[in-house]
Amino acid sequence: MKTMSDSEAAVQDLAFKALDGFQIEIPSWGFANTGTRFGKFAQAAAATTIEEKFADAAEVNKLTGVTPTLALHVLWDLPEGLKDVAQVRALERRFGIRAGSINPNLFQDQEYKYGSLCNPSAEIRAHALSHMLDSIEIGKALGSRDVSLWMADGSNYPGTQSMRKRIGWLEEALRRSHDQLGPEQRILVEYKPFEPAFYHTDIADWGMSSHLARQAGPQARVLVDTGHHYNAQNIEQIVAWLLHTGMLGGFHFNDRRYADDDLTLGSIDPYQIFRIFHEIQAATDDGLEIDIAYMIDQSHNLKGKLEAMVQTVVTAQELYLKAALVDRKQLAKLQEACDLVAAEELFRGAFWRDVRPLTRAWREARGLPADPLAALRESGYVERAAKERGSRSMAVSSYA
Ligand code: LRH
Ligand code: MN
Repeated sequence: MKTMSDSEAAVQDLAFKALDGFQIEIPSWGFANTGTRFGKFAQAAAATTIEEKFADAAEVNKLTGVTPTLALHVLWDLPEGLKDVAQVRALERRFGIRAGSINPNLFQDQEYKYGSLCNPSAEIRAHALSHMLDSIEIGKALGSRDVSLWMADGSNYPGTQSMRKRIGWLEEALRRSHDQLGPEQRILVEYKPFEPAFYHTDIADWGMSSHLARQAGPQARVLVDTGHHYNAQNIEQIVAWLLHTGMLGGFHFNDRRYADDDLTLGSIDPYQIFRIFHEIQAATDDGLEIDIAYMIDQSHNLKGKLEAMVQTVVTAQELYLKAALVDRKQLAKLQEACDLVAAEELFRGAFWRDVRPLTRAWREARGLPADPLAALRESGYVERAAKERGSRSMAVSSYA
């Protein structure tokens, strides 16, 4: 057995510390049959019940050790609202997975055609606000911290809505929601430039989200969904600004080639996520207050859902570790000296580094399968789920 040199031992210590500190939340809807507007390809092993979503989440956590919480979408996972809390609590105990962020659904109901919290109808705004307040109460009842708000609100044609009036209504609703929060709760305000609205979206970018969060109150932050940016946007610069202004609350990680494609993390541009993690590591070094919820938000339309989720978690660990191993002290010196090529070679060199031997060693040391994807395949979990669920999961109905 080759003994480790001191520098190798030092790197492994650093790596193990970094991996011990990294957790990522998985979305219940990532296990369900989802699709695009052009259709949905059902998978027999897909989860249709909240019980199956907890079971799948428990399997991912058993294989990876870093996904102890499951993000819930209110209408999809708690259709009866607060009445479903007891069932979720029982599932938490049974599967050892805690309810994570609570995602209100302000985009599915017919009455939200012209918006929810921004709808010109005071009655519809009131209905949307009551769903928001219910979601906050569900969070309180489940002891989960974050209420993660994304709204589809916007318009499709110039001149058809007053964008400034809608801002006013939204500010009011978020202030009322913030006042309802428990002391430990947070509201995460997610922005998206377009889709399903194609002329204006009421919360379209980080500036709008940051303003709304700040004016709502001290327990509101910005949520960055990596898929919610124009291709030309520098996402890690937005992250740097949100870190600098103390407004960064969390991420929805996924990948994309064109728009909000919700593809698996690191499948198109892994360097993007590395650059984001680097900004966070550097801010941590500089003593900034870091309180970030790492979450996955993907729809697995073609890949096997369990496989895609395990692959995503493993990729997230690898990219997080690559960034953790950047020699940031040396990098700061090279940046100070404007030694561009040396700085880039150090930075990109860390990205090129193959950290898989380190993540495998960490898993073995933590009693986890060295290769979670291989372990999933060997487990036969997906085949068993397909047998048990096939009859139901192939009869696809709502979005997730
Ligand atoms: C909107 C979004 C939002 C979720 C939904 C499933 O595009 O990113 O975070 O509610 O996907
Ligand atoms: Mn999202």
